[in-house]
Amino acid sequence: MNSTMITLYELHWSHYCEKIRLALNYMGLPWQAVGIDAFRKEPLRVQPLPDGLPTHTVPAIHDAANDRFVMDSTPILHYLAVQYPAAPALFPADPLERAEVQRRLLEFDSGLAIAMRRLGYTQVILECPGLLTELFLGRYANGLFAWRGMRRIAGHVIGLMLCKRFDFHRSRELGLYESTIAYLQELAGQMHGLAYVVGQQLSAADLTLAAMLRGFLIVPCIAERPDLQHLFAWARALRLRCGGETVSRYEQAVIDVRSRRLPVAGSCVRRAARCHLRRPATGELASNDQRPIWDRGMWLMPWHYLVTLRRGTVRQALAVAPVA
Ligand SMILES: N[C@@H](CCC(=O)N[C@@H](CS)C(=O)NCC(=O)O)C(=O)O
Repeated sequence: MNSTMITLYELHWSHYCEKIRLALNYMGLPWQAVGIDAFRKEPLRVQPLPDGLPTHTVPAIHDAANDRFVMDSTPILHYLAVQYPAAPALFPADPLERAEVQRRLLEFDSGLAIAMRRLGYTQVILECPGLLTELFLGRYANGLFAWRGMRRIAGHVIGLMLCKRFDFHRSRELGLYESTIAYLQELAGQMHGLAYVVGQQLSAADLTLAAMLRGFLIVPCIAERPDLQHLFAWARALRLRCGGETVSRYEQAVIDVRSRRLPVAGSCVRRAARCHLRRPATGELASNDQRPIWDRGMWLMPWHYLVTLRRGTVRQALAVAPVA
């Protein structure tokens, strides 16, 4: 191992982690990825929790060059930019553009990324819950979880826990699909004909947006929208330019399932877009939406998971066609 190597602690499918992988590749720094156990989070928990953060999360990096540990994706980008000034810049030199990059970064992390996590996981729960077992318990895959029935059951248990942690069952009531579409349409309008989110050069804002858009590709009522195609194409090209995967493991799993069954579409664009994705983040850190799993609210969660989450969904070829 190279002694100057940066170790990225990750859950590979996390879009916050992809943001860091794209940045490390773009900067040309030597790095290695270490997948963590999502439940135990051992390599993270031995580190003190950085100020202002409620829980240990990935991405986190350890830089062997100076034995520094940094957690949370935007602070990681700032650390890399300061520590490696000779590498391609993640932040523009112009103070106004720099402030705008920071503003958009926090906006994408706190709004778009959280919406994408909720809608993306919901889609996996509705179409291929067994994938959650593979993602979260993959390291135990040679044992009990290799059995198909067990894989599915464990996937639903993980889905239920995730639903409690992130309130997936409230997305419809909150108009999250509609709010996300409205936000993406505005973004697509702003980005039309532009190569970068801010100014004339690639920045941390582009890497962030490109990473955060990937998850929407499995959400039919968003992925299929003609008015968003140029935004998705821009993000794909940028990810490829920075060494990103063409198709991620979860996208492939969804593609495979859809070769056998029709996609699950929701009753989209029916409610008012009531939650806005431009939630201001305070200070330097993005806001997050994790809630406790094991509290009294868990009693109602099986109902929400089995009924509320599935209300208004139907299997059909094109999500943008009216739901029957
Ligand atoms: N604002 C954080 C968000 C990181 C985050 O929420 N990571 C998730 C994975 S997508 C996580 O580690 N979750 C662990 C947990 O919920 O306990 C960042 O930008 O890094």
